[in-house]
Amino acid sequence: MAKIDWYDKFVDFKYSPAKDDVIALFYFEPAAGMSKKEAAGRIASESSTGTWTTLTSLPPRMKGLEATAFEMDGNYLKVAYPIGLWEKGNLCQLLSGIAGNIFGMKALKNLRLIDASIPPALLKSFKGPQFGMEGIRKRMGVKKRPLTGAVVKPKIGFSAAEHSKIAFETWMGGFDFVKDDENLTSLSFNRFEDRLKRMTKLRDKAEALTGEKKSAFFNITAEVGEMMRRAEMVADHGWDYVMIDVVVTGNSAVQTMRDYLGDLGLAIHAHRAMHAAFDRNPKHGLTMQFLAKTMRMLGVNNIHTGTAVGKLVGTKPEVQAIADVLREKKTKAKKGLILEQEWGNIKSVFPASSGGLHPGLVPDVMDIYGNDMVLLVSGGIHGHPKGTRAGAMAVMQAIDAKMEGVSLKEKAKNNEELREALGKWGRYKPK
Ligand code: CAP
Ligand code: MG
Repeated sequence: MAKIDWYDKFVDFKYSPAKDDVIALFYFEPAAGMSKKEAAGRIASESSTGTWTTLTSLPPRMKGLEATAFEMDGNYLKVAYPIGLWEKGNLCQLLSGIAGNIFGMKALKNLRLIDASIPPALLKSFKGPQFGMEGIRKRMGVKKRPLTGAVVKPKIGFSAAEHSKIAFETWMGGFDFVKDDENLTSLSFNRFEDRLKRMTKLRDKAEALTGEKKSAFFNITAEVGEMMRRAEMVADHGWDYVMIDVVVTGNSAVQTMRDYLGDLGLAIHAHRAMHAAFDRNPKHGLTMQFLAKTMRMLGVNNIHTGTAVGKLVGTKPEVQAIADVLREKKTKAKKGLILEQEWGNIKSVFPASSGGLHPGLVPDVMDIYGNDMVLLVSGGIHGHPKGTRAGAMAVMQAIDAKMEGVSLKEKAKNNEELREALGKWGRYKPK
């Protein structure tokens, strides 16, 4: 009887990857009745040149394009993909291969793409961020401390006038950025243009009063043509940043917008709303580390990365691995978490730590990230007993304390705002 399938051709534990192979690291669990080796062959096959059955005619070129499952360690698998499989500068095509059909195969009970190392020959076809962390620091005039920002809360429901007043209070409390929330775009009660105009006036006032640079992440998330229109408005009003919900808009939109915004001199704050639909299950989907990597390749300037101590899921080692992917010139491998990645000329990205933070948690977050981050504290400033401005001041005092190596308790002795914040929240970790 003729052989039906050919998955075994895609496994070779003696294979040593070529310098310009893409290497993907997977966690996998075969379905009942399937050996690990058979399952591994199916992963490599379906994500490269193979299909479910042997074929009758194969040109000689095919051999050179086949992926190889070459290393198996328990339920962890490495697959090498020849560079010829990939179109330069096309992230969507890369994902349709290494993160495509394979997630739905009956042969697998679970499959998780943990990371993929991208060889220089492919990496250099992506632009990366227009400004690295250094460039953003320069634009903001902030040398060492974490950059600070707050979302106006509640996240949606304020009029443009109410929203802008809260923004002003946030800046006056010492924060660098005010951020629209992920679901605030242009609503009947708060139109984008109205918000932009009012915020512009109050930004100018806050800058004049404080002598500091103030900025905002305007959420332009919409259909691409509309995002372009909104981005132009933002640039016309003299701003330097926009925000995009990068998972819901999609890679192609982000890539197009990176170019468009680059021409306007606008940086991108990437909100990751919906990421947990595919990165939360530890056995299936793809990881936040890998999402962060793709966003650095496409060229966002900040991206949400979690807190480990706040209200949303994400462990400390994961958060640190994501930060390594975004910030390092050469990301070192961490077993089961990330692969080594040489970043070449691709600039760095700020991790944005957000979700359930307040002044009492600032030292914990700074222990995890150090100073190179965008620290977003929202409910944790607007819920301060004395209001938004005092809340922002309390966060700035907590940052100073950490940088001076002083405890919050000590710092609070001479800083009323911090004292009151600690009185309300202490070191509370929200759920
Ligand atoms: C935070 C936030 C952010 C989340 C996103 C919110 O508000 O505005 O969207 O942090 O999650 O709506 O929850 P608070 P992540 O500071 O008031 O919690 O950063 O993990 O992507
Ligand atoms: Mg939000």
